[in-house]
Amino acid sequence: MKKWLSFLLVFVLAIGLAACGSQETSNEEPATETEPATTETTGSEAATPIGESVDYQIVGIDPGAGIMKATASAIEEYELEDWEVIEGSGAAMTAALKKAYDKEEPIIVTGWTPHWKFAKFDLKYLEDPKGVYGEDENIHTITRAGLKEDHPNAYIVLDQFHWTADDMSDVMVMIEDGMKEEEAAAKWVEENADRVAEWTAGAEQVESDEITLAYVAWASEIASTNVLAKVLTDVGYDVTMTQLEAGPLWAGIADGSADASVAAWLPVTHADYYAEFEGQFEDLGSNMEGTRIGLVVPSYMDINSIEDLK
Ligand code: PBE
Repeated sequence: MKKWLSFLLVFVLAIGLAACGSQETSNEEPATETEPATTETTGSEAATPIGESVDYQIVGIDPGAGIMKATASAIEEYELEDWEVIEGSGAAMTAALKKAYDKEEPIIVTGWTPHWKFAKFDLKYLEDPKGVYGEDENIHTITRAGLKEDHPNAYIVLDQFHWTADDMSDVMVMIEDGMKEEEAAAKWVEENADRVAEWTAGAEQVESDEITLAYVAWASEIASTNVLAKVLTDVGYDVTMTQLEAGPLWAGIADGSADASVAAWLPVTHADYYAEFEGQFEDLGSNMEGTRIGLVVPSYMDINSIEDLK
């Protein structure tokens, strides 16, 4: 079987090389693993091939995301004046990534872990020697003031909610593979009854008490919020999931119009929001450790550090 495969591979490579030879363009095929092409003598474009190859654009997400602010700082810190960050959304970012990846074209995106894209594509973070994107961070659960008194059972669940990046990825991948968000959440809850029992320990059943979970449409938060909504529904709550931008989410928790959120990335990503609303919400601590944000590129790209963008 293996032998058979390698024959096939050699054959495909041979055809690929032959095709390459007949073209004039410098689209690198994976088979030509040569030295990094630093000085391709094509007129004036020799200086920064990476920048030109992506039009000096970093594909960003929604403007309220912490990673957008971090990327603005990165542009300043690494003196990338020629570069711009394109605003969009989490979904637009992954669509652009998928499109480029399928054609093996260069692309630079704002990325974070956990995210299903690392399961679907071969990607790497660009090194960040200046530490602009911070070290490992955590996702916290936050609630409005007074939730403990008003909805003690929901508070117990929110306070005990804790899982891992792998757990979250499982849910994200199911959703990306086409399962409905709430179905993926229900499936995970069903298959992880022991874990869920730890979250609900001590919480009593309620009868249709209303509770609002605020979240942003990032793949990671869609997964966590749907899972928690399912768990709280099973405890008897009438759960409303409210999708907001990051700024309004924090403002909503602070002014009490939303009850809770499991989407607070700290200490770096949402540091500004945390500081702005400090004292007007309750921080229940982390529900997941070891997350990360940064600039992400496909592994086939010939750069390793943000400094290579200069
Ligand atoms: N993210 C996902 C968010 C936090 C969760 C990294 C896109 C942000 O940058 O604010």
